[in-house]
Formats: sequence, structure tokens, C-alpha cells
Amino acid sequence: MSEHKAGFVNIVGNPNVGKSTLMNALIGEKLSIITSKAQTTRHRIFGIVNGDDFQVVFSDTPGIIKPAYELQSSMMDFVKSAFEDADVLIYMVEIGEKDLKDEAFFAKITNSKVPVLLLLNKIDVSSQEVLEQQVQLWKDKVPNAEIYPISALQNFNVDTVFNRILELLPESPAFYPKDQITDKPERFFVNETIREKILINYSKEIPYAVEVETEEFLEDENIIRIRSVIMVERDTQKGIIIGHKGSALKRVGIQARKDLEKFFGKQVHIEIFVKVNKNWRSDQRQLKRFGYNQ
Ligand code: GDP
Ligand code: K
Ligand code: MG
Repeated sequence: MSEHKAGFVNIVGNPNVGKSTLMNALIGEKLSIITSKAQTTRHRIFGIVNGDDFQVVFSDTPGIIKPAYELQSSMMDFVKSAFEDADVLIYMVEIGEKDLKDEAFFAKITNSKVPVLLLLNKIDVSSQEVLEQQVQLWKDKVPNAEIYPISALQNFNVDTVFNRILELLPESPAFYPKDQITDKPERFFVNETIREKILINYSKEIPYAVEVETEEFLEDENIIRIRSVIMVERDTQKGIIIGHKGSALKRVGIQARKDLEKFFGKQVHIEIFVKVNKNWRSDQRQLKRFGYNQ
């Protein structure tokens, strides 16, 4: 009789190396939003893969940065927590990357008591020669890690990594019901989808000044009705989000609706409003309300 295995596999690394892309590839669902911009991921998000005799609880986390304001400090608290409860640590780096800028976090990886899988990502844009150099470089830097070259985007070697994770998982009963695939409520995915469209459609500081809150999520048999609020820090930002005659906000709404219809497998009706909420990024109480303080 085979034993049941379960555990936490936490993905950490620099911004933009492909952590969220990997998480989605492992789960087979778009749980985490992905853009080419740093700080796309602000939360710790569980993605759960269930089998008859295993349950793997993956955690996607924000990229490691030196925090400059309260929101970013909370983001780094999520990363810290991911170091604390891992059964297997995934340290993701990309081809051509030099170092993890934060030495304290890097030391947590090299001194890790749990197995470390170092995933060298984006090998689809690398030559064989560069890849071999990089593998050697990381072997020297993180001697305690097993190194796997992968392409999260093209799903190359992701199954090899998954099978190795299953070998490394401790024997344990499941932590979550076997039909659950995440720890986050539906509204969270609405907020994140809208935020992804903001990251894609607006430049400079706008996406970083934005938080999204979904005030209404009403699910009928055939349709989901959603009302969400985009919060910005200043009046000028509100104007930019809305755009000429509302055209920019309308585009965000259309793009978000398409993704949400795919995600929920149902027709979606969405209304989006914009509000100014001064300095929410630096306000502990606001951050707590938005789910940042653990
Ligand atoms: P994160 O910030 O570490 O979560 O990174 P994301 O998953 O958001 O990805 C950042 C950018 O890298 C996005 O534009 C992805 O499409 C891209 N990316 C992720 N994985 C790969 C990969 O394997 N190959 C290539 N070429 N690009 C990738
Ligand atoms: K990103
Ligand atoms: Mg991410």
C-alpha cells in the first residue's frame, strides 16, 4: 500500500524571473497574473495539485526587493513566510541573472534545511554554451541545490521538476480538501485580473499606485455580476485610468471580462469604478483591509 504525501513547495526569487508562469504551468490554471513588469505579484498565492496519494501546495510569491514603502514591506513578509514553512524550496533564477540582491534572503537559500531546487528558467532564449556556463555558475553559488534548466513559458522540463517534487514530499495527510486548487476567494481573482490589465495598459507609476477591490460578486446560474473599484492615490491618476471619454477604463473592463469569463467558465457582467484613496500604499490599516498584513 502506498503512503499519502503532502507538503508545501514555495517558489522564491528575483522579480520577473518567471515564478508566476511556473506556478500556472504546474497547476494548469491561470491562478497568478503575469506581466513583463516587476511587482506584478503582490501576494502569496497557493496553487494546489491533488492526486490520489499526494497533495502539493505550491506558493507563488512576490519577487524579492528592498522595500521602499509599507506595501512592499508586506510583500516581503509574504516571502519571509514562504521560507518558514517550505518542505521544498524552489529558487528560480533566469538565464543571465547575476545575484539575488538581498543577501539575507540569499543566505536563507544557501543555508536551507529543506531541499532546494534551483530552476534556471528561460532556457528557450539561451544557447547551449551559455546554459552550460550558467549551470556551473549556480552550482558554485548554491552548492546545496539541485539544478534544473527549464522553460516555464514553453513547459519544458516542468514535468521533471514536478516528479522530483513528488519524490521529495514528506509523508503526510492532505492539508486542504482534495477538490480545492487555491486558498484565495473568487473576488481575489477578479481583483488580480483587473490589476493585470492595468499593468498592461498603463505606464510608469500608475500600476504601482493601484489597488483593486471587488465590492460585489453575485453568481447566478448563467451569469456572474461583478462590481469592482480601482483605487488610486491621486486625482491625476484617476483621470489617466479613466482616459478620454472613459475609453481607457472601458478597454480594461473588456479585457478583464474576457479573462474572467474564461476563468469562471460563465458569462460575466462587470462594472468598474475609480476612487481616490490617498496614500493607501503607506497606510497599515488600509493594507490590512486589502489583505496584505498577515
Ligand atoms: P515573476 O515576476 O517571477 O512572477 O515572472 P512572470 O511569471 O510574471 O514572468 C515575467 C516575464 O517573463 C513575462 O513576460 C513572462 O512571459 C516571461 N517568462 C516567464 N517564463 C519564461 C520562459 O520560460 N521563457 C521566456 N522567454 N520568458 C518567460
Ligand atoms: K512579473
Ligand atoms: Mg509573479
